[in-house]
Amino acid sequence: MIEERKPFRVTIRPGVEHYPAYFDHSAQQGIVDTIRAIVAAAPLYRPVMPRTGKPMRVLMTNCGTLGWLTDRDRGYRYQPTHPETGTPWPPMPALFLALWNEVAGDAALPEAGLINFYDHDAKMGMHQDRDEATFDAPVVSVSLGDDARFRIGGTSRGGPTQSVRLQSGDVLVFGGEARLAYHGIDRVYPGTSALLAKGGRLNVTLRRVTPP
Ligand code: MD3
Ligand code: FE
Repeated sequence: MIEERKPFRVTIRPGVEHYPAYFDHSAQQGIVDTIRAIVAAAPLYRPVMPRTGKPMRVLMTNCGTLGWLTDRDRGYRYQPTHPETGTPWPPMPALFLALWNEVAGDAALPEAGLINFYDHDAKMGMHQDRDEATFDAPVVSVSLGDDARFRIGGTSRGGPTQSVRLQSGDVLVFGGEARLAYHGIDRVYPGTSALLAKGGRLNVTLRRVTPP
């Protein structure tokens, strides 16, 4: 019998669970070291919007067997290799799989670990995560570094929204009826965390992409 951790969590709404300070400072430093190793093998790159080629404000890379990316000609998709180096994404670190096992119930293991880097004035517009071939598993996200204002709405664009301030070490889980909710990052609050020496915010998003 494996002892389950029962970390504190707040239900923001059905399907949205917020675990404030899930990771303590030393665990956060360990995750940042892990991300640095991933970035050394799979450099952060600047994605561009489909068709228009407009650059996004957030830099991205991935770990896992599939990575999410976007470019002008082929748009939003998952692929097993880095768009610039052509090499496979680094493997999903054990610590992300352990997190998934703690908060994602019995869902099939995540294939994609998307890493987003926000500088002090980066944001991410409201969107749905719907490029996956299955929505059965939840999405699990970890926030590191500067605080951010996260906004979540319903499953159609333009309805009422709710804002949540995310802090370093927080974990969010989106499943069930919230899996296809619109969401985005309105802003980063510079200077609110000393975790990243040069400031900014890292977010890791774990996703199941294909049916098990
Ligand atoms: C709600 N990232 O990469 S994570 C993304 O902080 C993305 O970098 C944001 O949205 C970030 O797609 C937010 C929180 C999140 C992730 C997936 C969701 C919220 C979600 C899927 C469904 C509903
Ligand atoms: Fe998203």
